[in-house]
Order: sequence, then C-alpha cells, then structure tokens
Amino acid sequence: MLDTPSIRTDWTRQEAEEIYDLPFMDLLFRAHSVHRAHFDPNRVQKSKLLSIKTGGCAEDCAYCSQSARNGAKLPASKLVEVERVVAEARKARDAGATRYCMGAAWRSPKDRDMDTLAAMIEGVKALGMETCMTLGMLDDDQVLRLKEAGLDYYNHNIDTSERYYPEIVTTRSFADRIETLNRVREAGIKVCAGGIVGMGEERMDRIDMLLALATLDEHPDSVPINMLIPMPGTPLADAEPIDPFEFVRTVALARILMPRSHVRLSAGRTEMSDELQAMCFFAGANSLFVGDTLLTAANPEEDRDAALFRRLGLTAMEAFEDGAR
Ligand code: SAM
Ligand code: DTB
Ligand code: SF4
Repeated sequence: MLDTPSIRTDWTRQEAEEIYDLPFMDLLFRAHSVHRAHFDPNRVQKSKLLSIKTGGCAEDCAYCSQSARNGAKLPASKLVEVERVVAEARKARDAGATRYCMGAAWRSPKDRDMDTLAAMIEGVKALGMETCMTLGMLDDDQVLRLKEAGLDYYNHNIDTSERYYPEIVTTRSFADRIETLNRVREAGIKVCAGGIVGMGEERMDRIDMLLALATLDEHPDSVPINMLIPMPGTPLADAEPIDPFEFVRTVALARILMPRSHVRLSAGRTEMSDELQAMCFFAGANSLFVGDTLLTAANPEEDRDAALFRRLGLTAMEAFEDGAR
C-alpha cells in the first residue's frame, strides 16, 4: 500500500485540521477528487453483520447495548452454532453481500471457543465470501489461529480520540486497541478499524481519531465510520445528535487521509436521509452494511437500499474486488 506516493502515513494534526475545516464545498471537491483518483466512485462494497454472541459483555463501552454494565438489559446469549452462521451467511451472499462480519460481545475470545470460530471462518469462506470477525482484544496465539483458519479481515475500532477515550470506555485503554490492531496487521490479516461520531466529542476528537488511523504503519484496509445509534439504557441514550455536515466532513477527511481504504458508511443509516447518504458517497464512502439489522440495532431495509443504489446508479463490488484503480 505504501508504494503509491499519494498514500501517506505522516499526516500532521495541522494538515488534518486544515482539511477538516475547509469550506464545505472545497472539502467535498477535494475528497471526491481523491476518491475518483483511487476508486470507481460508482461502486460500493456490501458487508453483512451477524452477532454470533450477544449481550452480557464485561466491558463498559458507553454506547453499547451489549455491555452488562449498561442498563440496556439485553440478555446474554451463547455462541451461535456454526451451521446457523453458515446458513445466515449463505442468505446474505444470495442477497448480494460479499463480506460476512461476525461480531461477539466479548472483551476477548476464550481459547475454548477458537475451534468453533475457525470452523465459522472456514464455512463462510467456502461460500466464496470475504470473512471478517470482531471479537475484542486478541493475543498472539489467537491471531495466528484466526489467520490459519483463513480470516480475511479483523474489525477493531478505536471509536474516538485518545483524549476522549476514557470518557467512553474505562475497562480498557486506547493503547490496548492499538496493540491488537498491530498484532492483527503483523499476522497478515487485513485491518478494519474506525470509530463513532456523535458521542458528545469535539471536532478535534474526530480529527484526532482519523489521524490515529492514518498514521498507523499502514492504513486500515477498511475504515467504518459509525454515527452513534443512541441505545436506550446506555449512558449515551440521550446524546445530542451530530450535525449531519460534521458527519460528512468526517467521511471526507477519512477519504483524503486514507485514499485507498474502503470507507464504510456504517451504523446510523436508518436515521440518515437518502440525500445525506448520497453526500457521504460523494465524499468518499464506498462501503456499507446491508440487511435490516446490524448487531442488535436496526439498519435500512433491503428495498430502501436497492432503491438508493438504483437512483444513484451505484453498483455493488464483487467479493475480493479491491475496487482500487
Ligand atoms: N466486542 C467487540 C469490540 O468491541 O471490539 C466487537 C463488537 S462491537 C459491538 C463493534 C463496534 O460496533 C464497536 O467498536 C463500535 O464502534 C460499534 N458500535 C457499537 N454500538 C454502537 C452504537 N450504538 N452506535 C454506533 N456504533 C456502535
Ligand atoms: C462497525 O464499525 N460497526 C459495526 C461493526 N463494525 C461491528 C457494528 C455497529 C453496531 C451498531 C449497534 C448494534 O447493532 O448494536
Ligand atoms: Fe462489549 Fe464490544 Fe459492546 Fe464494548 S462494544 S460493550 S467490548 S460488545
């Protein structure tokens, strides 16, 4: 990835701030130009999520319905059976998804679950789909086991800036997150890392979050930008919704700092108008979650997304298509 001169991992805060603060039209133009230089702007990657283990999580992430410490009262489930995961993945593939992302409400996986996780990866891969997992922090042995099973992507979000992180999570640190990301990268698994906008953070936190990702040794291959879904019972249930233009600015900055990454318009699309989503695609988003549920929260219905693709002339990327020019 680093062989292209436009791909930089030495962005400074001042540069990032100047880009984020550009007049909106200048920012959109620049982001779209970068997008167009690196991707076909009419192609969008489709991922599908499945919660393979829901609720009862030991961590205290303030946004999350699945933390046992929050008041969302989501009952803890057991790890879903491999056969069900593969059957759900087949349905998702037949509905047009090319990447299957399996998420577990864990601080980190237990070693006794690793065989089951490996079987899920093998089963989903056999369908011709890209595989992704998000299981919390990993140690060296666990990363290697996932790699051996053929895992393509690992999702691990930094969620916000290092400064704001302790306001959102206290049971682990920002540095813990970076450590797992580095481990995943070193093992040769593709990295999916992004964050959440609309948690009461400052503009500078959004900039610093993206800067932290853009100055890793290598950019994440996928960068999910989530708009907070305020989940009832969580400390962020009453968070002030973010100005949609700030959300678009965040997408645009992600595209400019990380030109070859897939920037994913992630959680929060049910609350976005089609026009706002179109603006995000113009600003450089080229991936999304499809299907009517994310992990525990709602996502737009299939027919709404199909209509959006039709109206905008967007087409879906193939599995393992990197999409880059
Ligand atoms: N437990 C694992 C972990 O935290 O890494 C994996 C699952 S966790 C639910 C995956 C990501 O979903 C979080 O890092 C966060 O960025 C995002 N997320 C969770 N709840 C959200 C919400 N209410 N709104 C927006 N994004 C959310
Ligand atoms: C990501 O950045 N967003 C996804 C995925 N990676 C794991 C999760 C969104 C979760 C939204 C809230 C829910 O469904 O509970
Ligand atoms: Fe647990 Fe992940 Fe939710 Fe945090 S985001 S409470 S680690 S499931």
